[in-house]
Amino acid sequence: MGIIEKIKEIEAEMARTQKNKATEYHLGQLKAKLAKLRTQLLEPPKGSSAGGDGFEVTKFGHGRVALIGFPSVGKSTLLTMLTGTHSEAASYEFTTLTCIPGIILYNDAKIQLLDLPGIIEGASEGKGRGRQVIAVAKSSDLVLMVLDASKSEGHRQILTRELEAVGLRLNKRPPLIYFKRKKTGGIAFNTTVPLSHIDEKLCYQILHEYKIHNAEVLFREDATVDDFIDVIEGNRKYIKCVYVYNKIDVVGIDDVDRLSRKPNSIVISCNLKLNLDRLLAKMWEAMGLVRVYTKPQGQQPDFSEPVVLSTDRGGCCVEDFCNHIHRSLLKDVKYVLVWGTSAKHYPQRCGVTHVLQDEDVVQIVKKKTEEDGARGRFKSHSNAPARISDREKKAPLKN
Ligand SMILES: Nc1nc2c(ncn2[C@@H]2O[C@H](COP(=O)(O)OP(=O)(O)OP(=O)(O)O)[C@@H](O)[C@H]2O)c(=O)[nH]1
Ligand SMILES: [Mg+2]
Repeated sequence: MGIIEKIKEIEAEMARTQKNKATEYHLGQLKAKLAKLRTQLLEPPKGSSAGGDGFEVTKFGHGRVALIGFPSVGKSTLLTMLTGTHSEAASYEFTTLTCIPGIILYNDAKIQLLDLPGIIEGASEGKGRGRQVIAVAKSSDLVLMVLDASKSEGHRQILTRELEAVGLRLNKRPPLIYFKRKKTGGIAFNTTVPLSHIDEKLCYQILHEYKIHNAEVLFREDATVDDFIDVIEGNRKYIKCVYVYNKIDVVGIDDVDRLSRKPNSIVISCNLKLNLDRLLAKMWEAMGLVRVYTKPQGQQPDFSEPVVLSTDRGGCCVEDFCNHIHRSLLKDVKYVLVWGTSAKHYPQRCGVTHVLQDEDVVQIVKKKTEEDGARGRFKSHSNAPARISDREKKAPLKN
């Protein structure tokens, strides 16, 4: 029996099992089995080389956004609207057959937008080109789930289910469960909060299913069985998702109003160019990008090219900023001067752990090397201006 049949069988068994206290353990075990099979499904078949069918697109810019949706919802039209890159759009389904990249220039940052073929129910099991499409979605920083406002609400759930089946978690954070495999010592189970969805016995059973007999487990929140399986599998990807309802020109105002109030959602129309600017703003917000401008000592800040940092990918403190400019820079930094919303006063003298905010201006003050020290002494004999920080305070800064 193939993996897909086995998955179908377990799903059917789960569907016909009643949910109650008595079946809790059995269901937990089935869930673990299902997760294991789905992971197997994702592994490339033995002997085949990875990728290589034209779907791989090199990462470019400060972030990557994937357009995921059913066929003919307007993904290609949206790509053409936002990036100017032409992607064939037509009224028949499956117009787009590969991955087409475009670049959005927004807030001085470059964002890579990927147009992908439409996916259908069963994509996670390999229907259509689903598996490849989902693999691209996994490699992106944000998923734009494009939906047709005039079609059924169920589409959103189907797509979410397909993405979840391959280990994508949309708009969620990793569960607060500490899990570590050990060589010996049995299973050490602990919890800091009362658990209402899972107990020690069920936990042991799931670990048994994975043939794990030595491990440390610590629950730091009231997590579910699924959360626990996610932690054991360890290959889940937590991605932000914005639900984009396109074609609002063909639905009534009541529907538009209802859809626009859903969480993480936005309503647009590509044909009438409605709300596209709000969509860009929402994407920016969801990606958590932060622009930081550099200011050379004694000069105006360079507003032409910001350093773009991501709050998701590793954070955006001064340390990240320095590493972004050059890896070896950090060890020479004495402190930095910060202007902007993250500073309490202008300029604020900060250390490397200071967290920067969008549109901050940063000037790096380096430690003095011996050579500089000698030059400094020489300068002080020749009426050099006072300390750097004094001069900086006077430096005019126009935004
Ligand atoms: N009424 C209306 N039609 C739209 C809108 N945006 C796109 N369309 C139409 O929807 C059809 C499908 O658009 P595409 O951009 O090809 O859709 P797609 O999602 O890329 O489709 P596939 O590549 O087949 O997956 C085209 O006929 C578009 O003209 C919109 O805002 N309003
Ligand atoms: Mg298309």
